[in-house]
Parts: sequence; C-alpha cells; structure tokens
Amino acid sequence: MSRIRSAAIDAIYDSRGSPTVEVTVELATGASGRAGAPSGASTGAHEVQPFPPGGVSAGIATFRSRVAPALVGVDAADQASVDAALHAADGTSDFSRVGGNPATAASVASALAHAREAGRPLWSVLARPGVEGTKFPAIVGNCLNGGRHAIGGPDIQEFIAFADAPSPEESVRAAIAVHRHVGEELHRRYPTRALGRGDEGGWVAAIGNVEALEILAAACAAVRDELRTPVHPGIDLAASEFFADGKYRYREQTLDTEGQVGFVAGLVDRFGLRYVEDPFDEEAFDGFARLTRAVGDRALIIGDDLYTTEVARLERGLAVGATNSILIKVNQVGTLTDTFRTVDRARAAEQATIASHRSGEVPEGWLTHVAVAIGARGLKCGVLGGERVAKLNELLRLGRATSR
Ligand code: 2PG
Ligand code: MG
Repeated sequence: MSRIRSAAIDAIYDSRGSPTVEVTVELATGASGRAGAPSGASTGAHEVQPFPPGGVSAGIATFRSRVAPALVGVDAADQASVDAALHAADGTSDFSRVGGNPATAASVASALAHAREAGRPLWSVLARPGVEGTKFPAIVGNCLNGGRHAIGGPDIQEFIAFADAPSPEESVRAAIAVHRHVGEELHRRYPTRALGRGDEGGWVAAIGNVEALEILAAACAAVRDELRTPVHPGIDLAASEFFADGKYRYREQTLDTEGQVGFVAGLVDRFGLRYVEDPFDEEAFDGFARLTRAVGDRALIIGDDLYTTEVARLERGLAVGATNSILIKVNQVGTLTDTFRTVDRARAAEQATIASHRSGEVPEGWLTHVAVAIGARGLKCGVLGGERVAKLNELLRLGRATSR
C-alpha cells in the first residue's frame, strides 16, 4: 500500500514562458514524486481543457479545494484509482473544472511517488503488458520549425529527423548531427541572414516548404553516410492549422483533399519520408485513409490532432484504416489511465505509438519513461533546448542501465 498523504500544486513556467503547474504527491511512507505539465500551441479541437475557464490560477484554486482532499488516502500503487479520483473530483467529460494539466501533473506525480517508494524506475511501474523495457524508441527530433511554432518560417509545422538506430546513443547522436547540418546549410545558403530557433528548438528561416525539405533530406543523407546510422526525414504538417473552407492553404499553393493526397504522397517518394504526422485536417479521416493506402507501406502515417490520444477517435480511425500510427500525449486526455486505454487499443490493432512532448515543455524526463513503458515506436521530444535535451538524456540513461 502506498497511500497518498498529500498533493500540493504550484505555478511554474514552461519553455515558452507561459505559466503551467507542477504537482507534488507525498505518500504516507514519506516517498514523494513531482511532475510538471506541458502545454501545446497547435492543440487539437478534441483535447481536454488544459485549465478551467479562469486559467492557471483557477486551476490551482480548484485543485487545492477539490482535488487534493480527494486524493488523500488513495493508493498510489493503483494508478486507476488515482485517476478515477481525479475524474470524480472534476465531474466533466473534458476536465474543464479541474483542468487537464493539473490532472496530468497529479497523475504522473503519483506514479513517480509510487516508483520511488518501490525503488523502481518510473517506466517499470507503468509498463504495459508485454513491454520489457529493452527495446528503445526511435528519436523523432524536430530540426526546423514552422507553422505555429515559428514566426516567419514555412507552413509545415515540423521538419523532423527520424533517427532509428539500434541504440539510444546512436539515435541521439544522429538527431543532433542532422540538426547541426541543417543549421550549417541554412547559414551557407543565406550567409547574411540572421538564423533563429523556434518553440521546439528547431531552426527558423524564411524559406518555403519544399526548400526546407530539400535541406532536411540532404542533412539526413549526410549523417547516414558519416555515422552509418539509419536517420530519415519526416514532417508534422499540423494541417488543421492551414486548412480553411475545405482547402489546404499553403503560401505557394491551395489544394483540395485530392490535391493534398497527391502532394504529400509525392513528398514521401521524392524525399524518402518515413514519418508523416497530421497530413490532413483533424476531421478528415477519409483523407488520412487515402494517404495510408497510398504510402502506408513505407512511411508512418500518424494521427495527432486527428486522435488527441482519445480511444473513441482512435476507433473511428481504425474502422476506416485512417493511419498506421498514433501520437500519444498524456495531457490531451489528462491522466495516465486514459492514455493507456488508448495505447492498449492501438497496440492490439498494431498501430505504432509515438510518445510526444508539447511545444511548451517542462525540463523533466518523465515523458521518456512513458515512451519506454508503452513500447513506443518513437519518442517525439525535439533535439535542442534544455527541456528537449532532458528527455534525450533520460533515454541515454535508460539505455545505459539496460546494457550494464
Ligand atoms: C504537435 C505538438 C508537438 P503542440 O503538433 O505534435 O510537436 O505541438 O504541442 O503545439 O500541439
Ligand atoms: Mg502534431
């Protein structure tokens, strides 16, 4: 038994400088765990509410008055009970009274306290049936930012290095090398322009979508040669962000669904993309299915805003063959138990899972443990910036712990 003695909440800042919360859960035995919650910018319409209508301060007040008392006495070793207590204290279907971020922080902090008391790593107390923690995810590392995560960059939100080496060391090294190559090439092409970095630590440059892909694909090819390691280009289009009135509106072109299928399938073949996230609007299950039929044998087609880690939306996608992969973000649903319900369904349906950060992150490593616990195909956590490197470094530690 690991009964919760107290749960305390406080305001902290995320990597964008926006306020969020962290929760500290203390057990009767004295063991404790603390976790912060990240925040998205390109959020899916079907995510839970990150904070109640009054914002962070209202979330903190509600947590103190309603949630903390409800958690006292609950067994932290029983994650389902902890998360049921969070839902009961909230009482809404979208966590709009308590906030999905306070709920996420409490759910993870409780698991951390339990892991600490049990003397086990977090991933091992969370491991899904059949996951042994000896297979590590590929790194999904954002090297060039656009869309909502960058001012003045391309329309496509993320240009990604998908580093799929046998060991965490090699994957991390490759992702960092691609990021460096991209920066060097941007500087070589535009020597007099200032270069910046976006919300997720990738480069930002005033270039078009196709030029960004040319630079990314060349960087991946160079690193494959140099390090003899499998690293391939990928993108997160976050297409809902530039979809309006039934059309995909890029700066250079406007496409209907048919045109978008052809355009993205063409990019997969031209650049050898292995990773394609949210290539259509979040309600366009049919567009996803058409692309998956066309290129799903050679690229992961991933639903993020499409599914928002929600099992009912995943069922809709499975029914039509929308994707072969699903992005997993705990704060899209608010608790570990809700997350694992979706993960277990995805695994049963042989959908690959990608555990993901948010664009506004906290400098903590718990996401890496979630990735390992669910047997994720990928850990999407960016490349540079302390809050991104924290997750990569945690993966290095877990890799070393198993190879010892
Ligand atoms: C995404 C995420 C993270 P945000 O779209 O996948 O990369 O962005 O956290 O802004 O939703
Ligand atoms: Mg996304």
